[in-house]
Amino acid sequence: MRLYTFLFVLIIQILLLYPPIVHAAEFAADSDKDGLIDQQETTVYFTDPQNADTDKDGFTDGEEIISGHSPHIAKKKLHEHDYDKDGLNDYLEIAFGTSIGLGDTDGDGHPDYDEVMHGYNPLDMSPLATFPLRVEVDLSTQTLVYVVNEKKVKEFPVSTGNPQTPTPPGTYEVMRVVPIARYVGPGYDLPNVKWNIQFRKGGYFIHGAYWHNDFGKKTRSHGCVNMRTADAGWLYQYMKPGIPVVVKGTTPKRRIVGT
Ligand SMILES: [Ca+2]
Ligand SMILES: [Ca+2]
Ligand SMILES: [Ca+2]
Ligand SMILES: [Ca+2]
Repeated sequence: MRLYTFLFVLIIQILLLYPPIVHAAEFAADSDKDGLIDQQETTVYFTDPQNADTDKDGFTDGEEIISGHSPHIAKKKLHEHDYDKDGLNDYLEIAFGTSIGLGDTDGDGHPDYDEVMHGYNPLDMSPLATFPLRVEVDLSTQTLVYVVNEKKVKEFPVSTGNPQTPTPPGTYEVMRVVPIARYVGPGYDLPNVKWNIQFRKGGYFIHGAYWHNDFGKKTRSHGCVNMRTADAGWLYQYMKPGIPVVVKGTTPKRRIVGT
C-alpha cells in the first residue's frame, strides 16, 4: 500500500510540476490569427474568435483594439461606443479591465459603471478595493473633469470666476456637500441653487447654475464653479468630504472663451 501511495503522490507532483502543455496552448490560442486570443475575444471583447474581422470593415479585431477603434461597428472609435450599454464606453471598459460585453464583470451585483464612478474596483468583489478619485477644474479651457484611478471618466463645460473675482488655482479637497443653497452678495440673490460642493474656505463652491447657459464659453461667477444643474447633480452623487479638487490653468483675460 505504501508503495502505491508513494507512486500516487509522485504522479500528482509530476502533474503539478508539468501540467499538460495542451492547456497552455488552448489558453493562448488565436484561432482566427487577429492578434486577440480566443479567451479574450469571448470574455473581454465579445468579438468572434473564428472571424478576424468581426464588423467586416477591412481591419482585424486586433488592429481595431490597438488603434482605439470599435471591432463591432465600422468607423466608430472605442470611446464612441458602449457595446453593453452599461454607461461605460468601450475605451473605459478596456482601460479599467472590465468586459465590454458584461454590465457586472466581477458578478458582485454592482454594475461596472457604478463601481468605477464611486471609486470601487470593478474587478474585485471586496469593498476595500478602491480607486483614488479627483476633480480637476481647468480655468483656461473652462472645463471640469472627473478622474478615477488617473483616468478621465467624465468631462463637463463650466463657468468659473470672472477676471476681477477669479476662482483661485490650487489643490483643495471637498469640505462639505449641500443639496440646496442660497447665494447672496452685492447685486445678487440666488435662491434654490442645487448640488453645492464646497472646496475652499470663503464660500467657494462647485454648483449648478440655472441663470445662464455660458458653460464652457464664458467666465460668469464671483469665484464659484458653475455647472449645468444636471451635470452638477451627476457629480454631486459621487462627492464626499476629502476628495481632492484641483483648480489649474489661468482665468481668461477676456470673458469669452471659445465661441
Ligand atoms: Ca483571435
Ligand atoms: Ca473590423
Ligand atoms: Ca460598456
Ligand atoms: Ca461588479
